[in-house]
Amino acid sequence: MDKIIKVANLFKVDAPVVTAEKYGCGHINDTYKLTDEKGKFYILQKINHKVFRNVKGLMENIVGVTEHIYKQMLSKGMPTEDCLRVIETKDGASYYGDDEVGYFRMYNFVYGGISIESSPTKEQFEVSAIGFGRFQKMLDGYPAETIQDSIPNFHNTVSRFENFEKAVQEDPEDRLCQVMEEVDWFYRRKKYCSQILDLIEEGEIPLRVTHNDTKLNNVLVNIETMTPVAVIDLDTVMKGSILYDFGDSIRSGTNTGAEDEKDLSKVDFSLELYEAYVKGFLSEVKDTLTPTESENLSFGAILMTYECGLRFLTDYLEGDHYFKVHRARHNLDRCRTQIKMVEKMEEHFDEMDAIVKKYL
Ligand code: ADP
Ligand code: GN1
Ligand code: MG
Repeated sequence: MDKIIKVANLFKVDAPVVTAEKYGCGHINDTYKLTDEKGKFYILQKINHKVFRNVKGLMENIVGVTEHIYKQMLSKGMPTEDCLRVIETKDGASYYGDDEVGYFRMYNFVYGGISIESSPTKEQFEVSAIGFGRFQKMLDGYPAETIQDSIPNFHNTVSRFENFEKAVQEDPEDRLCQVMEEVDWFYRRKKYCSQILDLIEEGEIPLRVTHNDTKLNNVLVNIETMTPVAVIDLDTVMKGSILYDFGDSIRSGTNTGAEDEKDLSKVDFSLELYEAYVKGFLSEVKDTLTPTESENLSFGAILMTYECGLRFLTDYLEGDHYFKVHRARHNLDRCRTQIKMVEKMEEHFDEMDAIVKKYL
């Protein structure tokens, strides 16, 4: 941790940083919670440079978006002490580093809320939906042309499927024989991949500035006052469909088990939690949705779950280079929970649609 503390002290901290510990459960970046001499906390992240190739562009997006949100909160007289903001280096840069040492950025520590990792209560999930819905609304009017693609084709499920097919054909780790059933399962549903992309291309669904990684632990919630505090993990803020943001929250939050649960009897899609999210999210954004967006919300949940399962399986076949893994077959376990979730959503599709209609 000495190296981390050294890096931390290159940033504009109030007092020298004295301790650092690994923090959070993200799959992508290395996150550290720091404490300075006066007991104040900060977050330092080593940005995963294999995943985010253009750190400069990525940080321009993040500074732009966090400052936009901060100014809106200020102008509305809302409390700003828990706004997520980038802390500059002592040289006035938004990040420190290069290809050799790695790339680091610092945020203020958001004290007022916590990440819920899985299985929220209905009330907690509704609050998370309000948080993501407000975030979406605050980005309405953000100059989309200034946003750079931090990961090109991030939610292009057709291109995700092509990557999957390549991994199946090349089978570099000789793992295909273990996952034939899963591979077939994804092939049988290949038609899902283009459904939303086609609507975007036909101009039926607008591109907005969206978060694109709205999993439950990426919104900090105050579980005492039951209020959303801050949306975090802004690496993937790009132009996208609001259906991706809605869908990914449903994927992660309506699961009665953990994303990597091995015992699939614990994994189920909760229609009650679905309703809680729809209620919270639509209370914020329903006036901005187009009819085609509203009609496709439930499908967006299926698509994001399918896509995430496909990505876990692709990474498993490729040798686990993308998502952090903590045990053998971790990505395969994650893939299997997503498969079960998609099957359950397919079973309940009509009820999901009825719930959306109820809150529109
Ligand atoms: P990853 O891209 O790896 O998911 P995140 O930015 O989501 O990284 O950070 C990982 C975890 O660290 C989050 O889920 C959250 O629990 C915690 N975290 C990140 N930023 C902050 C912050 N500014 N204040 C408090 N907790 C944070
Ligand atoms: C990653 O960064 P994190 O852990 O919030 C991934 C998401 C996946 C998610 C699955 C940049 O999210 O796309 O849906 O894992 N983020 C990136 O848990 O690939
Ligand atoms: Mg995260």
